[in-house]
Amino acid sequence: MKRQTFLRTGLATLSIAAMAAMSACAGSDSSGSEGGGSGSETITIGFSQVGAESGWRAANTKDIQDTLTEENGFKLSFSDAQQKQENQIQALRSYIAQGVDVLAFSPVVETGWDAVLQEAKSANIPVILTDRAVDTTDDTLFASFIGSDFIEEGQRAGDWVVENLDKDLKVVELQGTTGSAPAIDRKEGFGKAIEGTDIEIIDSQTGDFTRAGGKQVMEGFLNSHDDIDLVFAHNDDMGLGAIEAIEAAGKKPGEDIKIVTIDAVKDGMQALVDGKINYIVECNPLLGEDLAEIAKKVVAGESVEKRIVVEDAAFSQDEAAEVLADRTY
Ligand code: GYE
Repeated sequence: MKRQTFLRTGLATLSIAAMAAMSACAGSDSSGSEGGGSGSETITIGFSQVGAESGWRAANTKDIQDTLTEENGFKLSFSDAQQKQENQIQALRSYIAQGVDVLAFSPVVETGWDAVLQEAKSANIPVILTDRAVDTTDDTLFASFIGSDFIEEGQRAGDWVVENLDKDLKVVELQGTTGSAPAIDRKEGFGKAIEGTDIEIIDSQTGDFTRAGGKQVMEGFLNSHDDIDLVFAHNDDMGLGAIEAIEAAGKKPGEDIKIVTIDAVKDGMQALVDGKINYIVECNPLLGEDLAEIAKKVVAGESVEKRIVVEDAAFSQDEAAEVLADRTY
């Protein structure tokens, strides 16, 4: 099924706003203490995180925990799903049973959420998606989706390859978690960019967004192909794993085999500066502030944007050298 474009409709906004206002009243009993600054009630929020698979995820978790504090008016319940959808569904159900004011989560995969989202809606608890999208035909099941445009990220990576490297390349692709929005979309964006060129993806497998996965899959690619020119890794961690595999095979990453990745976390940026990665498209993990703002609005019954697109940069080796020292994650 094709993912639908999330356009805000007056009706959807209204019903979510009404639902949130009701839930704020219902939830205030369980929250108890006064929120900071505004003098409003503390907002209880249940957040189900994907896992701890990458440097990006660690930065995202830290930012959410540092932002949704008691001082900022929140009581955050946080859980780590260890990259398993069933764990996320279980966490969401337990937050619904607790009667939190707001549910937020970064869905590990795109499909299979309708039932639990329907349960949240029936309990009048608004849902905010962060980072990754869900594939649903009913966009009244969530209030807002905050995150990057992953198709564009993949396309920018591919555009750089087309514009800066040889015209005729054999590429291996390290895909993110199968069925996840960033894996589906980054693949699509990169594919669009190289369409009609002599750049060819000769192999493509998932490394599950982890360093160990990237290393293992790259070892397999190196065993079965002796003509790899470029690695396109859906995140820095898998690219860093590929570097280890390439070096162990006696080749020079960034020279004998070029590498392009997505995320721009500190370890990735360091490898870019060291010449082992050739280009990185950023994916901004700092979503806490937008999440806090949207959560406050839905609880206050205000209308919110259905889709908030986070802006990303991109770095060549020289550009990375200029910003590396100031990189906080
Ligand atoms: O790129 C990767 C992480 O969903 C954007 O998930 C996120 C991706 C990120 O594991 O490093």
